Amino acid sequence: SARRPLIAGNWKMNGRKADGLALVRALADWLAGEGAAHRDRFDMLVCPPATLIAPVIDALGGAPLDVGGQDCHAAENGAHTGDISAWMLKDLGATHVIVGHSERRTDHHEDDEQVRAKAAAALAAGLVPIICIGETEAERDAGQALAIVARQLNGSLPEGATGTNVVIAYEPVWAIGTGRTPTAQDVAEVHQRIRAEARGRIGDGADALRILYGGSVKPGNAAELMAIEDVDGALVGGASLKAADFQAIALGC
Ligand code: G2H
Repeated sequence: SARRPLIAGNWKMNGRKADGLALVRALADWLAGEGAAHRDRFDMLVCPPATLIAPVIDALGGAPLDVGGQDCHAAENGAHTGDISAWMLKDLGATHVIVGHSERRTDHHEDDEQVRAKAAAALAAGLVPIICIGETEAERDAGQALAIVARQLNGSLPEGATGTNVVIAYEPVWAIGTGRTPTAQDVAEVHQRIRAEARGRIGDGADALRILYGGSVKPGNAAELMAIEDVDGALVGGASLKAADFQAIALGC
């Protein structure tokens, strides 16, 4: 497709400084070496824990690798102890921020309205929000996966979204960190629905919208997942912590 895949790593709450720097240096070396010949096939992003964003950006040395946050607050500044604003991430040199990851929706009770406010803040700060949506196992078993995903998309997409200033990540909750993945047919069906819903909101810009698949993406299943119509990259958790695995996933697209 005309959409260049985005291979995004979500490191979650993993990594001391030495680990994060070693990982990003390995990726930078690969992009300058063996990976260089493939570099125009994908965009690459890593989302380290907030503590490592600045050192990781410093360590990049101009490598063609973007850095993003894993969450942001909806406000620009203020009395929100422990939170980080999209503007602060932008100030460090981040380009993207994940919002609405299911771990935040579960652990921090974030709902679509909060996710939409965070995504709007990201846009206002000049970051690309990666808006995560996905059904639970019970919802899929009840035949509600498409309806849930459509509702989350509509509830989480901010005003002013276009096909190029936001990214959507479909992450079925039951596939996250479990090693289980949906069938290619199920992924195709959900991604197609997401693009159709997006078209209702942003019109033909939906053709350019990148819809990532996330949930137990690894080198062994990346090529099959990335070949699916309407899958425009991957949001990778566990496998993004090993440079060789993350690189192999990028080569799968
Ligand atoms: C889903 C994914 C990354 P993993 O959370 O966002 O993690 O690849 O470990 O399932």
